[in-house]
Amino acid sequence: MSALGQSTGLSHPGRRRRRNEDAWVCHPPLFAVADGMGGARGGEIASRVAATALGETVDGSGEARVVALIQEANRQVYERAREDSDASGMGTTITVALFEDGIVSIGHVGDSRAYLIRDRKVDQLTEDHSLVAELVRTGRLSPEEAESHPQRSVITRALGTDPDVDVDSFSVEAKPGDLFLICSDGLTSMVGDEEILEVVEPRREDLNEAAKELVNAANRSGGEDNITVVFFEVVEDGAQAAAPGETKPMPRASSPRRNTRPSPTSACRPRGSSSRSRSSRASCCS
Ligand SMILES: [Mn+2]
Repeated sequence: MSALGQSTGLSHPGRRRRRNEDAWVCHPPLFAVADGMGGARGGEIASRVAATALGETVDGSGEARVVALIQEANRQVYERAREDSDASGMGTTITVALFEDGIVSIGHVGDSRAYLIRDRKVDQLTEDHSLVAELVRTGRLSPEEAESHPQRSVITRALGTDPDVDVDSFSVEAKPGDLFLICSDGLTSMVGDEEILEVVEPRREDLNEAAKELVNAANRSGGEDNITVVFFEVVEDGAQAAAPGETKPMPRASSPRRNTRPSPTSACRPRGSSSRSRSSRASCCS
């Protein structure tokens, strides 16, 4: 039987964005990353509302519970977008993992990814709901072309844009030694899968250090977007007590930090909203 070991989360605004619109949850046995988008403060609001909604009580277990939590998060972001003019048109990605009885249940919407690092190999578990991922899946774009595609951050599904959302979900049987990584595209657009493995493997004993080094690697490659990583590892039952968790929507990127970051710009990349409303709404910035 397996149990949870260490877990941690870390987020950084990157080198180009003034704000951090990502949010994360590291509250064992529940883990998540959300990457918000929308004008004004919409992106920050959307990702935080979604992360906070994951604390709601819902019925069910495993995958059903993960999907119910994501549906609840969607409903809350959607309602907030309707009520708050600052937040209209906002949306967010979400990727959620729940560890229960040796099974990791994962649900996601958008392009924040879950990876499994097992036996010194890294495996991307989620399929991005993004324009370029769809073009790759249908053979119209090569994976190499996708990496540098100008529209690589356009997503085709998001929370908060419709009253209902399609959630992809699946379960993985966890083995002692497994390391799960959930991250926003600010990591994966800057750092390739093999580099993730190279950074993480030598730091398996200290996941805080591994998280810090992944963020550093993304910033060294340009840090064009907010970077968020959440780790949790699976150990032999009885080997280690689960680390104390925390639920932490990102602290506000307050103005005094301007002095400490190189040339912040308010770079703004357009992102699509969900497929059902793509034509009617232009969202921006995640
Ligand atoms: Mn992003």
